[in-house]
Parts: sequence; structure tokens; C-alpha cells
Amino acid sequence: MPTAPALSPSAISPNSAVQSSPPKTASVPLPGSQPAKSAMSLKIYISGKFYDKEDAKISVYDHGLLYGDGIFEGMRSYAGKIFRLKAHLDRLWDSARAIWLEIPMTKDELAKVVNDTLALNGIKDGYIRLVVTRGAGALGLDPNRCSNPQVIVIADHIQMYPKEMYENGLSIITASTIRNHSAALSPRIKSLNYLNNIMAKIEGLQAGCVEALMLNAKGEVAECTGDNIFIVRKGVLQTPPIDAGILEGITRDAVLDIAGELKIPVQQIPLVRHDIFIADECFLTGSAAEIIPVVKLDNRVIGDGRPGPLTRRLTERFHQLTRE
Ligand code: PXG
Repeated sequence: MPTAPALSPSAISPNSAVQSSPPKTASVPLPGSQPAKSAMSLKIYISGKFYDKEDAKISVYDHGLLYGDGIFEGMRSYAGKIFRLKAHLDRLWDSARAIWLEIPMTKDELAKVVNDTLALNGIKDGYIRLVVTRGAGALGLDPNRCSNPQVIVIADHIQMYPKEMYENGLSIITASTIRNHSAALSPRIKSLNYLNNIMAKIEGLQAGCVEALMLNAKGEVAECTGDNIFIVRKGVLQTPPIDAGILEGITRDAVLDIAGELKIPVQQIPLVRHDIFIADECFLTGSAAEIIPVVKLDNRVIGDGRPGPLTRRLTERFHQLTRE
């Protein structure tokens, strides 16, 4: 049994694995940042203006803060190009439509802001967080009393998990917190309400795991707290379908595309924990995590306990794709 780490503030912070901007005293810039700009404060875009990170603030009356009323996207840039930017913007607009939120700019305008933010910060290989909040309003749920949705673009760096975890694979547990029921809040909406995932993440951290598996209300496998899940069984790649109550992951889509290209048979079918226990291979996908192998679920060894050959092939092709 892994020893459970204490639930220290740093252990529970969703940012614990996130490398924020390099400290000002850092002499070595992070990969992708240009040396000349590394000493400069990050520039954050908020609704039409760029601010130094220290001054990038929004109202405490913003319903994004008060109620989690808003949406977001997380995406990566590789060599200065954002991977599947259009898919991220489409998903952001779909999330907005679902919550009756009007994003006060066009997709092309936001795409330009995203690219400008990367350029301004001299970031080539980085992570971009887009946030659209309902805006500042009166106290009370009514979104009609919020005037201006706020659009925030943060371009920074992220290191989800240490390198050894990509080489050796993760051990994960099943959280008792289930994924949002689709009839309550669709998991297809990437909303600022991540509390159920955060509860599951805390359960994972308390068990010594950096990720945790979440089931749906039927007890089927849904996804992990910030990643989609895949298994390989007898040469077939399997992943839960969207109607298992998952986020339509953009990395998931990329892996499905790659499987098609490599002629690997794919099934999007309901899975239960048992399917993962008896899988030959398992891995997770996400914009932040990319592709990471899983070698244990609930203390059962998956396959031979090492990242599998198909996982390696897909990962290799994925990394090529991000640079094309
Ligand atoms: N499922 C969920 C619930 C997610 O939040 C994914 C799957 C993967 O989707 P993409 O499109 O990225 O392949 C996500 C996205 C974090 C963090 O800090 C993780 C995500 C988003 C924001 C933050 O762990 N994952």
C-alpha cells in the first residue's frame, strides 16, 4: 500500500502539479520561454487589455467566483502553434451556448488574442487557459444582473506529472465521488464548477495517487478528474462513449484519429472497473497530461505492470502530430 500523504494545502492544490511562471530569481528559463522575456512578469489578457500577472484581477462580484458561473478551456502550444485550437474554441462556444452565456467576441477574435498572448509572453511550448465568466453582478444567482462577461487568457507553462510517471505509469484509485449526472450538469460542459472532480482528486491524493477514476451514476467508468481514459484489450482500443457522461476530450479525439490512421481497432463502449483490471494496457489523455500510462487501479496490476506497446506507439505518433 502506498503511504497516504497528509492532505497539506500544497497536496490538495490543483496547482500543486502546475508549474506556474518561473520565479523571478530563476536563472534558467523554462523550455519554450525566450530568455529575454523570462525576467518579465507574465502578461495576462482580461477583456481587451493585457495586465502584469500581479495586477490581473477581476471583481469579487463576478459570478464566475461567486457561483462558478462560467466556462473554460485548457490547451497546449507546441513550437508556437496551438494544438487543435479550432476544436477548443468550438467546445468553448458549445459550453457557452449550453449555459446561456454570450462570449463577447468572435472565435476569430479570440484565436487572435490567444496567439497574441503567447507571442507577447514569448511562449512557444506552453499551456493556455481560457476562462469566460458571467461577469460582475448583484449578489444572488440571477445571471441577468451580470453585465459584462469577462474573457481571460493566461499563457503559461504546465508540468502535470513528473517525467518518471510517464515512463513508469500511474497508480490510480477509484473515487467514491461520482462524475456529475448528465441531467444535473452535463460533463460535456467545461464549466467553472469542477467541485465534483476536485473532491475525487482529493480522494486520489489522500490515497497517494495523482489521478483518480470517476464512475457515472450507473457505476460505469466515466473518466478521471482531468483526463479521459482508454484501455487496450486483445489488440482493441476501448474507451467509454460520450454518453457515459464524460468530457469530449480533444486529446481523446486525437488518439481516436491516430488509432484510425494506424488501423488499430477501436470500440467506444461502456466499461466497468473490471474491464480495467483485466486490460492489457491503460492510459489517460488530456491537454495538460497529454498521454500518460496507468499501471495500477485500486491496487490491481494492469497487464504486466509496465506501460504497454500500443500506449507507446500512440504516444509517439501523438507527439509527432503536435509538431506538424
Ligand atoms: N476530462 C475532464 C473532466 C477534463 O477536465 C479532460 C477530460 C481532457 O480533455 P482534453 O480536451 O484536454 O483532452 C479534461 C481536461 C488540471 C486540468 O489542472 C485538467 C483539465 C482541464 C483543466 C485543468 O488537471 N483537463
